[in-house]
Amino acid sequence: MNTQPADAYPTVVVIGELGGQRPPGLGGISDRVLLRYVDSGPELESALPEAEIALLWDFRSRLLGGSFHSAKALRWVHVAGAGVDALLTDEFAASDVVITNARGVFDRSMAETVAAMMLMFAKDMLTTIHLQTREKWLHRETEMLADQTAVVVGAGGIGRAVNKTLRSLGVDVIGVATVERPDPDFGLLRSIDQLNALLPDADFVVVILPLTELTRGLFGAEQFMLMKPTARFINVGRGELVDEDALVTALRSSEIAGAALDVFRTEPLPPGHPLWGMPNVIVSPHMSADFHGWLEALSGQFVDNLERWLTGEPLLNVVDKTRGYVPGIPERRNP
Ligand code: OXD
Repeated sequence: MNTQPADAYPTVVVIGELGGQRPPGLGGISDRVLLRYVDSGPELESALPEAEIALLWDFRSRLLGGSFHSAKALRWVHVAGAGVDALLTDEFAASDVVITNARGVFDRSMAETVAAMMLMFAKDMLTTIHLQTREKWLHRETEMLADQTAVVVGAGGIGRAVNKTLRSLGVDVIGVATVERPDPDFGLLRSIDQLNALLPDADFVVVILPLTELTRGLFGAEQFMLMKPTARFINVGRGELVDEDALVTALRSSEIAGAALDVFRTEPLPPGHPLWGMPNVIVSPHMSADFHGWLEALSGQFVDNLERWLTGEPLLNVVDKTRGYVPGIPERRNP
């Protein structure tokens, strides 16, 4: 039982909902922190001056970035997501507010989603499902995924899990990171400067990058033109990494053979958007990471870090605010 007066507890402002829910299981910390749940700008503005900690539960919410001037007592923000782009403002970067993220929670789930998308294409499942809706039995031959080449752009925990899963399916993986270097998982990681030179070799291009000023718009007309006409483009990072108009043009003109997209510049993807109607495109509603139990896993990860904060231990998953991600090779959490 905590005997501190309640007004001495740190205030944690919890921003937004995920999957239509508040973070589950925070009851266990309510005797050590004051929890303030907010969903709107005015609610945040009223709670923020007292808040030492913010949990950006809705990792897409721009509310905190927009209210930074009121964050007089703020010292730590935990983002319940992998991408922290909602907080990559100059004010945050210049401040000493620490940002942590959900590194590790999504690795395996996203790797499974990427593998599923690639198998859908290789095994021509889109056609099979389409024919089934018309009660049509049509025998076909399909591709083997084994021995195809995937260029995996992004070598954090998720990229590493993708690499491992694809290798187990016999795929040749070329990993791309900021700088070229030998790597225990990828063998040799190639640098982002070499991307254009690598694209012509790719049967699949898999994008798992954080959104920063360096990565915004990385894939445009030039990159699609460099890819094989048989190549498929997979994006599970952020929609803004891609020039969507250029992608639609590349798909329409058969410069590339298909795309599987979990993220879009505007979400939900607006009705009537050309990507909805393309037979060679998989439109997935930003759910590549979201396994049964993800909310509990995200909430539990925050509580573990909060325990560290309260006992003065160093926080885990501290984001480099200029780079937009947690640097270093993640611990090997996956068997
Ligand atoms: C994230 C996501 O966690 O897009 O960043 O799901």
